[in-house]
Amino acid sequence: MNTNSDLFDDVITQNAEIHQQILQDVYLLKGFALTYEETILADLATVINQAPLRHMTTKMGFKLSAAMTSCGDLGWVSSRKGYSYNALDPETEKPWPVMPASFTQLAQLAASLAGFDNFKPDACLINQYKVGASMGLHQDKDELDFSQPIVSVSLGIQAIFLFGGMLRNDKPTKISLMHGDIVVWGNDARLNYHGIMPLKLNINDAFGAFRFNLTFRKAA
Ligand code: MD6
Ligand code: FE
Repeated sequence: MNTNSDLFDDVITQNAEIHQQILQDVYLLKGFALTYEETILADLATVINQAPLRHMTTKMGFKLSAAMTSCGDLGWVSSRKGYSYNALDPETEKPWPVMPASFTQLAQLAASLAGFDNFKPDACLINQYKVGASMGLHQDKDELDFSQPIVSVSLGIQAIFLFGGMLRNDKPTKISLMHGDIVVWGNDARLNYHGIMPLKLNINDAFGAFRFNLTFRKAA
């Protein structure tokens, strides 16, 4: 694992052109994670080894179609009791894996490029989608401080991200997310509904027919 703190030194100048605001308070950084692909993938494999991917259950008793795990001080957990952030992985009954330095640095850098300085993520939720998996429109509202943004890293095959408004019925905008793309949002968009359309068959060399999404949050 590369924990060198100047790993990301020249990134801002390298990538300044590719970051764009796509909606109010929503930023897309095309291909931004590709520069660190090897480190991120190696660290992702380590995390998944320590805290296996699992299909969690919703309050209503449905299984989520994306398999999930977490790293960092807090992990997002869904069960018949509802949603929460927990310090222990309920599967292993151990703390979640430490957030790799490469993850923290990438998330902080992406946040600062989108205008959010001092982002200090304490939770990284990892979603694995196979072909056909999706995520229904939802709000991310289990965190304590909504002034903090969310940084979302896409890896693997393409997904269509739906970004709606403050109401479930607001018509969502479709955003194509490719391997290495990062979305950062906050402020007025922080509580907007969003989701992922069912994944279509497609192959990414590094992943086969999978998509991973890492979302970084300040949960506590
Ligand atoms: C996904 N993401 O991209 C699902 N939530 O697979 C989310 O639900 C999400 O990407 C909050 C912020 C960014 C996200
Ligand atoms: Fe979400």
